[in-house]
Amino acid sequence: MLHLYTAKGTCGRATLIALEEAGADYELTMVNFREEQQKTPAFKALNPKARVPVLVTDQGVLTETPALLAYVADMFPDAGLMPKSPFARGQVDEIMAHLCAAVHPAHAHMRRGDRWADDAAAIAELARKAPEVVESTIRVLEDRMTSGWLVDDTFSIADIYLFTVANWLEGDGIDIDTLPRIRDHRARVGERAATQRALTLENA
Ligand SMILES: N[C@@H](CCC(=O)N[C@@H](CS)C(=O)NCC(=O)O)C(=O)O
Repeated sequence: MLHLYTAKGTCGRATLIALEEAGADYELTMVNFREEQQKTPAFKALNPKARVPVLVTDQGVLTETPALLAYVADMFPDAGLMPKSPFARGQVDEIMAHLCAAVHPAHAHMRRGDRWADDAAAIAELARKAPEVVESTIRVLEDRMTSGWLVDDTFSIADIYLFTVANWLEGDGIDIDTLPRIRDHRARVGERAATQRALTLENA
């Protein structure tokens, strides 16, 4: 059986929502960041990167949100979370790579600058610049959204991932009303039954 390790409010929320969308049978462990459980030897034995999400499968452990989302979409094809045409799949992968490699690291510069610098002034400068970089990187997705969903007007794992990251915008000091398509998209994903179930599970 699948086993997801995630933490409240993190990028792991995307995989939790995808599992709920898929109707998957899975176990869930909420890792407590306040207690720094992600840094314990037991957790690092699962993921030496000391990060969530982690998905334990029958074949082994997977990490990295785009990989987990694509795996869930592939394992549960009836949920229709990944488009079928190679070009549309490429677009979903493109968006997920951008969220993982550009938007999420920009967000991490707000509070996790010590990953990249030791000097207090340098860390403060990373935090100062972070909102501008989050805004400019996520605006790429605001600008390409022409209809209800990101790719082919069909709900996909790209939408789940954008929803998850877009929930951090206010905390990063960004006025969501300056990104009206992402604001409305976030509301649409937030209304879905699977999203509601995932949020309830996070808070249980
Ligand atoms: N590239 C990874 C990033 C994973 C990541 O940075 N997770 C954060 C939560 S959003 C984490 O576990 N942080 C723990 C820490 O910084 O100690 C992914 O997309 O899954």
